[in-house]
Amino acid sequence: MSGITLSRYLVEQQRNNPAITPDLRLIVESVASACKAIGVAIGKGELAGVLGGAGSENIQGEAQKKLDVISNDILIRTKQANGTLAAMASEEMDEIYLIPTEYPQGDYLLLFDPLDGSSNIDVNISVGTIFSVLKKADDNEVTVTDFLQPGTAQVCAGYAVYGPSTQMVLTFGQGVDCFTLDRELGEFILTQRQMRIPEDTKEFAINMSNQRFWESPVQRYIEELLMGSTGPREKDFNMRWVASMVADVHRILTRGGVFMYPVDSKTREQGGKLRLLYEANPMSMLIEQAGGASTTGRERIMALEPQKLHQRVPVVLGSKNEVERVTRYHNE
Ligand code: AHM
Ligand code: MG
Repeated sequence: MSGITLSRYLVEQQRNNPAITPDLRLIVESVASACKAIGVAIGKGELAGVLGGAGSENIQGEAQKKLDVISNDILIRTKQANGTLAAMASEEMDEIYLIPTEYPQGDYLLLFDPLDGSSNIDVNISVGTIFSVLKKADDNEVTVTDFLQPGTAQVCAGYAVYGPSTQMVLTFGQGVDCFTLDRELGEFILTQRQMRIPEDTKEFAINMSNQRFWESPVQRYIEELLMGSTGPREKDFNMRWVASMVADVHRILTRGGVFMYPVDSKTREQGGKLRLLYEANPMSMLIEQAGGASTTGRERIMALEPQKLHQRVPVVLGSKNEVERVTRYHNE
């Protein structure tokens, strides 16, 4: 083990990468503290009475879990006072959250999905927090438009996965590094530098129950995988679907694979299932930085110009050769 704490790592990164300002370092450090607090709440589970529904809905009409609301509050509370941010946006908040005027204002914008995969929370399966950092364009007062920047403008992206161990995975645009929470020390320790996704894979992740709603390129691709060694791919594939994007992406960063949440006839009107700004963009940055690829099936996700805050997109990401094949099938 490296023994390098997240704080020490950030100081070192800051020395070598001028894009990492003291404020950006502080943002990541305080997101990490918020994730520790969220991890503690999740870990207590039933004992703290935090499981189950909150009795409310988010702007997308999805029932919120108590832990969705708790995690969102923890992030807001941890982040609003440290003078680094101008505003925040969350999958669980209808509107952007401006830093109250009683606190010092910063130049950065923080976006997050406070508890991704929260439908899994009551059954004790891994969930996570996804985040992305943007810089605001000018000195004017922040509006929603400031958040509508393409994924290529992200200065940092990452997630925490609350699984058998709690891990935090980060990129500042110079590769992807992974930290594991030492629960006794209460510190994230660097456990893997420069994660790399193999270009080829024998593992795919998709919710097969949507099969009859898919478009034909997705039907074709999955059919070929299912034919295995008796089909055109001439090898057998294995399937995994956790239904927590963070857990599925973490597996892909660790050992490769392809993850798909395509648009289908059920989600066509809303544009897909996953959210561009809180899920697709940060995950795409991590995947690309680890040598993988990420598209909507048709175009690179990070190049999309967002149209609205809670925009949804189709997502195909992971091992490069598979993502390129799916994208080719769509564009043929
Ligand atoms: P959430 O942010 O409301 O938890 O929804 C996103 C989740 C992803 O983590 C996961 O990949 C997907 O929804 C699972 O969807 P489904 O239940 O349709 O399989
Ligand atoms: Mg989510």
